[in-house]
Amino acid sequence: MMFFNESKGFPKDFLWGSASAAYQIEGAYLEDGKGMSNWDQFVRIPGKTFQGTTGDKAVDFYHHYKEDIALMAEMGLKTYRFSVSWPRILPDGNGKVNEAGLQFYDNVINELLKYDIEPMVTIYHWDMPQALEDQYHGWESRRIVDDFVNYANVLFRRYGDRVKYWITMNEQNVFTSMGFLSGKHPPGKVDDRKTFYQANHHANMAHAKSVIALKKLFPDAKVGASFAYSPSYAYDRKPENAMAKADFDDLENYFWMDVYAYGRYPRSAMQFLDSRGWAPEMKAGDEAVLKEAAGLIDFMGVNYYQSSVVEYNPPDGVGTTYAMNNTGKKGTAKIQGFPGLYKRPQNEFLPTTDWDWTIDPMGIRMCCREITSRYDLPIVISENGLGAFDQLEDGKVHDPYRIAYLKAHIEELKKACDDGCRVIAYCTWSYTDLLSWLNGYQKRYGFIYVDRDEDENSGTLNRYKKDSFEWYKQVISSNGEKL
Ligand code: BGP
Repeated sequence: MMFFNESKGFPKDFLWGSASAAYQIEGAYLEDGKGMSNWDQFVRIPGKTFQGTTGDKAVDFYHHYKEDIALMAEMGLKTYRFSVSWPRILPDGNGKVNEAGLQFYDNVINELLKYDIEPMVTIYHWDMPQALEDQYHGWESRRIVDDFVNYANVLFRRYGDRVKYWITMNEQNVFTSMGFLSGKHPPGKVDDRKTFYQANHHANMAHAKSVIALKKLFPDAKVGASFAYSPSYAYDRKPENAMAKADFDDLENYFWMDVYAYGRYPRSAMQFLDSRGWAPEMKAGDEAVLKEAAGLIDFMGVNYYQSSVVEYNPPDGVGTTYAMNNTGKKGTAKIQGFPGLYKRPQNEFLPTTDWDWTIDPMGIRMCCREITSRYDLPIVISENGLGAFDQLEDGKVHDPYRIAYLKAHIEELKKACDDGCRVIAYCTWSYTDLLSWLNGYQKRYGFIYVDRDEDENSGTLNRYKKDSFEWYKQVISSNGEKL
């Protein structure tokens, strides 16, 4: 393991931040002309979310943004990553622009800038206008590419004078695989690989064309996509497990990152998909567009939560419709895999969270190292954090477990900087507590506790600083030296 007798520490202008997504915080789901999103609809299907939770009210950021941003300023946050709700801007997906929606994000951006907090805007964090699902099945149709670029252009024109950092897609690998393989996200399809790769190709084109559009308008803007990166370790030294790791990397990691960084799919992955009849249909000129965008991106966005162990999975082995742990009862998740290729057993060397997510701080350094050697791109850690049960007592929340988790990851990130990785930002997930898509409100991530639970009418929505708030404040003021 490379080690350095002296650490250079984090770069001087490092962006210490925190992240969120519109659907998980805003609420006000029908206010001021907002249209329905695919998630507004999906959560209403019985059994889809933990105890039927919705983002109807969420933590009501829509009405609390000033209070929340004031708390960010008190903490000294350098950047806040948030997403825009597409159906708030274009209620029908592709029709009339909703001025009230645009105004809301104007207010948020201006409030952030008032305190010198750099806004980092995610264009798409999963809430698609339901109207587009109704018109042409959303990502399944190529028509979404133009509609997405039109939406992105509305944002660029309106906010590009003040927003420098843009993230096109949040975890494209997650919303497509959960939407078309495991059925756990909208549109809830199961094991539909052909559609999965096609929808994903449309998302790649939407990403690429909006990157190009942004740079035309604002050449100095900084843009990338946020990838849910799970670096992989082969189960053992058996060659078939090493090959399973290679398959996993090509099909689960490079399949996205290579497109963002090189503008092409990994060759072996495409050969394999072709042989099964699953390869996406590409139009003449698509590759040129992907390549042009790849030449324009400024960073690789990484959402890091856990690493993966990869083991060979026989053809009759486990598939994608596995049991997730959405209750917080440790040990209830079942392993998942791609029959004939690989599966992902638990790593017995590492602890797990109550939701069975592996805790592997060194994995964040691994992500940075791999990206640096393969793509040599700057890195934005756009999410990293611990989902846990928190207890509010006498207005206080003691969360030493969250501090320990973040500290361990930041220590490893610092080593990645010493290794020469060009890390420019680190955003924790999340700032305030918020709705977890499938796990309700009991799986908490914030520095700020929000008083509400699964019951839509519960709680005061009052905000309380957790112990981790003061801790992260000192991390920021010491630029990562006081951990
Ligand atoms: C990422 C998403 C976030 C957030 C986070 C935590 O995949 O980008 O939106 O939800 O994971 O996940 P969870 O809420 O399932 O614990």
